[in-house]
Amino acid sequence: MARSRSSHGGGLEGGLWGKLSKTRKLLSDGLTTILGGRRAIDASLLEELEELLYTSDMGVEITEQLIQRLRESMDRKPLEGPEQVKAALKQEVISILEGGQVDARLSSLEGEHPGIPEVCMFVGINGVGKTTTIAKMAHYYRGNGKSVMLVAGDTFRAAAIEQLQVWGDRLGAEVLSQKRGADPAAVVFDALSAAKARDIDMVLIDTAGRLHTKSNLMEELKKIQRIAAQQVPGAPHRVILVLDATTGQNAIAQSQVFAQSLGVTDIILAKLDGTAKGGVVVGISQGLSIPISFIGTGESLEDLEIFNPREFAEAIFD
Ligand SMILES: Nc1nc2c(ncn2[C@@H]2O[C@H](COP(=O)(O)OP(=O)(O)O)[C@@H](O)[C@H]2O)c(=O)[nH]1
Ligand SMILES: [Mg+2]
Repeated sequence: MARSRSSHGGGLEGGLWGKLSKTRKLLSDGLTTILGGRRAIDASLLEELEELLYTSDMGVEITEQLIQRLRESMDRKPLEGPEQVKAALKQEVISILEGGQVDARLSSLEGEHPGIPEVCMFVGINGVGKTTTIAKMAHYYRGNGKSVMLVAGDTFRAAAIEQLQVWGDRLGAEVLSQKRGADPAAVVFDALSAAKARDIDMVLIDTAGRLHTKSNLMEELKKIQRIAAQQVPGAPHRVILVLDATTGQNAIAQSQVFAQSLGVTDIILAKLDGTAKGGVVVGISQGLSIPISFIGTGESLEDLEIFNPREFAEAIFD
């Protein structure tokens, strides 16, 4: 089906609908199989539905909640057929997702801090997609006329600094870095000083995802936060936690660890294109009251979309 639901976040042809095909296949085709040819929508059907939702990594709590709501709505008025069940589920998912999207978050995307750089710090464990997401965000902001600086705060691995440099070269964005092993807080301190001097709009800070211990990592990240605030009032204005959707329920566990230690302001869920576990979005949205600002749907610069609950639910339950 050639359908395009383009969103404000850009995205290639086919939009979100095309990118979420794996999750949709699991959920939507699964629903059709369970519901198809059946007349009675009864308890055993609800059990099968429950299993299906669980498979998409929505998590136990959300799955039970959705089934419970479905049961309640059936008590009021029997659901007539597959389409009605799908529509009811879609509506419930939208209301859970919209509940998790705390107000006004997008305004900061447009630069709420006139006269000073908007400082965004990216955190998350190794391999989730932090550096790639930074490049995509830089591309997005530059497309909106902002000047962008990238900061190589992951000094733990030499390859991490080089990777950011490669993206910077491709984007034509300045990359501030020091050598491997340098104190990331010092890198950030110098970078923010340069950003102020050059009147940069957006500073995107990459950070390490692994150190010798987890508590070392959290301490290092907190130190970066303290140092950033010394250079720019209120910095970092956003602490963006990047999660890998393909890890499903693990992503939720990770988000709790980071959210407890750092003041995470928003979540970006990467790699939603590569997984049938897209239901994890619903679990994350419900579990923490941290909004999902963007989702990552591929490896290229354009594969970043502003998260829209309704579009998302329509793409997975179509
Ligand atoms: N399919 C897909 N791959 C992604 C996405 N985001 C990142 N990746 C890939 O995930 C891998 C790790 O990404 P990287 O940015 O280096 O992760 P980091 O260690 O957190 O900085 C790379 O191969 C990226 O191309 C995405 O949205 N979709
Ligand atoms: Mg990285």
